[in-house]
Amino acid sequence: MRDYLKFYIDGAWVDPIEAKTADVINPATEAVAGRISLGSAADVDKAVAAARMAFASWSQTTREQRLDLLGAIQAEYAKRQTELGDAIIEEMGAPSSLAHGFHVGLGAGHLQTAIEVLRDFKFDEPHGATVIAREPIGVCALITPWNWPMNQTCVKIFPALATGCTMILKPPQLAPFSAQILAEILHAAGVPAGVFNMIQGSGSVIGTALSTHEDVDMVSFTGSEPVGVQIQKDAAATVKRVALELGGKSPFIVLDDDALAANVAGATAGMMGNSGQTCSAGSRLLVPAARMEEAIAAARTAADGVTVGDPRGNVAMGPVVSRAQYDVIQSYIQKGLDEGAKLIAGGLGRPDGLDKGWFVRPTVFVGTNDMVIAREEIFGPVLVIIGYQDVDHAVEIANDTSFGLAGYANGSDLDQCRAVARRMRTGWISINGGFDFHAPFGGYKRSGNGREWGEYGFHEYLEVKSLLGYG
Ligand code: TAP
Repeated sequence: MRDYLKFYIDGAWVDPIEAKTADVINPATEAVAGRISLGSAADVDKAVAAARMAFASWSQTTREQRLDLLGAIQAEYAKRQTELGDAIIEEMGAPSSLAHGFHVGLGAGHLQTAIEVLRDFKFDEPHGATVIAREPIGVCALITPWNWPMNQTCVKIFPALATGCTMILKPPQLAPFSAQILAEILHAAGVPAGVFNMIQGSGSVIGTALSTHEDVDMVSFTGSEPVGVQIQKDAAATVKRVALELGGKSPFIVLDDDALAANVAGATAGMMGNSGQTCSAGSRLLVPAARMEEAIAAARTAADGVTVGDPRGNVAMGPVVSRAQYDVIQSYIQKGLDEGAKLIAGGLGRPDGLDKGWFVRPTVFVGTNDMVIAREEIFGPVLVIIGYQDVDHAVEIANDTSFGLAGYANGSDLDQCRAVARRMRTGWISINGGFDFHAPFGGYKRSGNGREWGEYGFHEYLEVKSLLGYG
């Protein structure tokens, strides 16, 4: 049992002002894995005051001082990677290899990237007698989701620290453990009091108190579209900057070539990673209609081959995060059946032999782009395969969505992949598995309005000041 009942405010672990708690459920066992305190608006006031006080000095630190701190955090993070991985397994059910591997690795990657960017970042840019200065925006509210807890948290905290901002983190109630350990890491590394603060609790209370707070300068939010819209409205009254990283229904275009079966298999298995709970998941798989049977065979074999079970064991997929998420996914699978999509793998209910825990069957449909299962973000292991006539048609289907977060183009002809990638209306496109911590990540259209990762992630936390006649 993990009892995480204190908040981290002004450099110390403090009791919440009110004594409300909530259980955290392990989604693989349905048992209580721990408790957190649920904060109040009064806790937020305390944390914001601490962050405001600390901003005066932290914003004036030198590049070297910030690099020293990030280096110290790196050393502490390295010591606690196993604990972080274990916490992620318990809080959101990621399988061990993924939790200890990519989940924790993404956090480490963002930290390393922040260090690399900070080393050379141009805070001042001279243009003749004018200097364009980039200054920390101030006190930042960081509101994160449960699906990739270390990724979402680290991609905000480290650029915010590196740019001289102070912050209040509000982790998700469903996955609060790893954030608590991260706060311990920051404390052990010597983050000055008030620079980083963390309050656990519900989005409607803590998130709203942060978004509406007079003395918070910006909100960086990753999560669902409706909550993003609400935050934008809440923040409007105080004209604070809002960075939104929202949902997706990302197209994965498999080109018509010899690698089709391998690419379909890879895309299917990739979609099931993290139980499909990834904003950038390639959840619409676009394949040449003339080769649909071949694609179905490859996708079915790949989906049926995904091992599902106890995330502490050697499986490819654990449960989904909660009962509510399980129910939503089941309702989408039912919807797919109702609207006439052809089920080729998985389906309703839990996988055989798993009667406890929120396990979902790796599910693949063949459908059309107008179906609900192809238009709405399911956030579960449910893939829709859609046939295209030619490359123009593939691009048309890819762009026929309200989202624009990620896209994928896989094929042997790199020029064709490049051409397709240029035409897709999404903020992040991976060709044949390309991956880069320095590449900005964020959405077109209703997938958001900000960019995180790498140098672009720094700009989220910076104001721009023009100094005319400066020198
Ligand atoms: P949400 O329900 O939107 O929750 C995200 C965070 O916002 C949680 O910490 C939540 O608190 C908080 N929150 C809820 N209501 C709030 C309010 N009124 N004001 C301020 N904060 C509030 O999302 P989720 O279910 O955790 O995550 C899944 C969604 O995130 C999906 O749509 C997914 O696509 C998206 N996502 C996007 C990205 C990127 S980078 N674009 C990455 C990952 C996930 P609670 O603790 O109360 O839940």
